[in-house]
Amino acid sequence: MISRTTRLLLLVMIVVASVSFVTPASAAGRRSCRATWFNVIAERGEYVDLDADGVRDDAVTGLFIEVYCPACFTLTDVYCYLVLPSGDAYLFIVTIVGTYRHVHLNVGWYNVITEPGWYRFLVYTEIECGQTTYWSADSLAFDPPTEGNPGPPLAEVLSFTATP
Ligand SMILES: [Ca+2]
Repeated sequence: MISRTTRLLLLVMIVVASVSFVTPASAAGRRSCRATWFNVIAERGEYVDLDADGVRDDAVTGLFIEVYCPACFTLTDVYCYLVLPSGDAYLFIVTIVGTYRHVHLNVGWYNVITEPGWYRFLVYTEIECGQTTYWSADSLAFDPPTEGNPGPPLAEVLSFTATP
């Protein structure tokens, strides 16, 4: 017997793409609308020492997705951008499979704090419904210090919580 929580966890498959510099592109011919039935909020951006190398050259970003009304959808594409002060950006894509009412997602970015100045966490979320792609976006800025050469950049999901 599989519990409801286990079923939800089975449905929620996180597909993690690599850190790169691409931008999201919806399929050709689809309509794109700003969503009124769900919203994404960039709720956290801070520098930390995730890999315990003694240098606070890593970052954690957090987001919250809320679905306001019952809706039939199966895929949510979450594009997490970490924009450096120079304008260069890292992209980390998370695909959530399944339905939910609330999601909290924290992403860890390793060795990405390489420049002084303000960093921007930008989240762009797309959900396809029929022939329409609905989107919601938000961003926040934070200002970490810079210390030394951090090594190659990496990113991973630190935590994921979904409420059915
Ligand atoms: Ca570190």
